[in-house]
Amino acid sequence: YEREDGKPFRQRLLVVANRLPVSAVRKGEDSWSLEISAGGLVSALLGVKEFEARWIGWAGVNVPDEIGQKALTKALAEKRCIPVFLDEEIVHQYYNGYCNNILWPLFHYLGLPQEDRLATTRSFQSQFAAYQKANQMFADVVNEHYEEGDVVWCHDYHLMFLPQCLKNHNSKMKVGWFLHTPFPSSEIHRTLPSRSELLHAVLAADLVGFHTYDYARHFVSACTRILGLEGTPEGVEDQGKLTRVAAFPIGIDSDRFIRALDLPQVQEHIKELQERFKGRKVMLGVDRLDMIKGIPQKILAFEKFLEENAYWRDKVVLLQIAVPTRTDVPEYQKLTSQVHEIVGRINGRFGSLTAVPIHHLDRSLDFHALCALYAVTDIALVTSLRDGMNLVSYEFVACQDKKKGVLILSEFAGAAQSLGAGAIRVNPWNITEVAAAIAKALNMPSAEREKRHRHNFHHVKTHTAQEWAETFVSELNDTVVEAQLRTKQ
Ligand code: ADQ
Repeated sequence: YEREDGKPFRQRLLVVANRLPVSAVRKGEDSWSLEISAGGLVSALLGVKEFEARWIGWAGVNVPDEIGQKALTKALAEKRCIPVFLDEEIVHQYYNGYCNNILWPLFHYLGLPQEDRLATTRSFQSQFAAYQKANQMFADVVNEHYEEGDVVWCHDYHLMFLPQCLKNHNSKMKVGWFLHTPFPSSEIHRTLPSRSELLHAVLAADLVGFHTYDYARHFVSACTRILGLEGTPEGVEDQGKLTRVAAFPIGIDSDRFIRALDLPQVQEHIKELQERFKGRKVMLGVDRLDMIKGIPQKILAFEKFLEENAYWRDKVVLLQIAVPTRTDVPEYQKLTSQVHEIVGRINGRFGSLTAVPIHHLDRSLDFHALCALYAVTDIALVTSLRDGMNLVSYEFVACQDKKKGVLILSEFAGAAQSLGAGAIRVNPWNITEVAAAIAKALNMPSAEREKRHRHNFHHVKTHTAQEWAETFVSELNDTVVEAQLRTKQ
């Protein structure tokens, strides 16, 4: 492999995440088609130029036969991807069970659905065992491909056991772990039956990273209160071994969005959208259809706004683009029907024969369509009930240098700590407050819009995904060198 500019790579980087950045579709016994899948981590790491990055992860499909596995491994190698093959039972227990049914809601402060509570308590041990087993399977693949000097960067709540599995095999390996979700208050983490095992496993890493200082602080508190370890300004100390803990707020490849706005196909799309929504202010929501994103709350707040502001009823439209995820999980199916029902009711109530106030799409948009939509938007509504960071808010700001639209942003998204000063910050649970924020945004004088946008645009331009990744990896290298020096002293 060579760098695009011909210079040598600084180092090899093994990025380990539950999912590979590509989706695989089987075309025949030994042929596969691959497509890059969208998402925050993918776009962040695509921009990393200094390191020779390889991905290790699950391809999202069950491949029980050897012919299929060999062919997929070969196809993925061309994309610098290395697969971990997980069978259906493991996926059910580890991914759907422990990761998505237990850790995901817990880390976002959302309780389990009432009817699932007891069932989950009963199946907890088997799901946790599958989680540990799956993490060991990821570790086996890393060990097979690891070369001395490589940096191993483990991602997210799916792989909290991985640092320990890796260090048990090779204590010299440089291992970092980064969490993309919030890390909850230690009082929440305490309720997990496997609370201590998970913390110890993460602490095996050399460097542990979070999006915000608050999440890092929660993690350190959990280690001191639950494990009785010592928290220091640097991290957590366990019998003389320091695990460094710090905040590394992620960003986006902002130039990619800014450049896209000049492309003819995007310009054409922008014109079509402007024509389509002429005379109306455009409000936009772009989310994965997940309970953490607060989509029903957002739509109810919009209804309240329409109720209280008759003047705006035929002058504003809300476009809600919600890409379905985890569609086989009943809780997500319920959320989809709930959203459809609320949208239908509001459109019935406030729509006319020629126009409806809400356009709701259950699908993903391609990159160019998304950029065009961001560019024509007057107000973006990000109302996550909890969100590690939220990159949609960054993408919107990057595409708004002409229009200088307003961002309404939940105070429970990590992004509120970086874009909060330029946005209108809201508590998404309080629909009266969100409705008032919509009114404020629509009436905001242009000088104020400009000032708020400047603040946010500057942040998004200077805190990029590339910088995030490079800072994390450099810090990991430094941490390991410092630890070696300490041992020698
Ligand atoms: P997500 O929960 O997926 O990420 P977010 O950070 O907003 O949330 O990233 C979503 C990505 O998917 C964005 O790049 C967005 O453009 C894209 N996307 C969403 N809906 C789409 C649609 N309908 N069509 C096309 N693209 C769509 C997790 C955490 C976040 C954290 C990121 C990165 O939950 O809190 O910010 O990881 O760490």
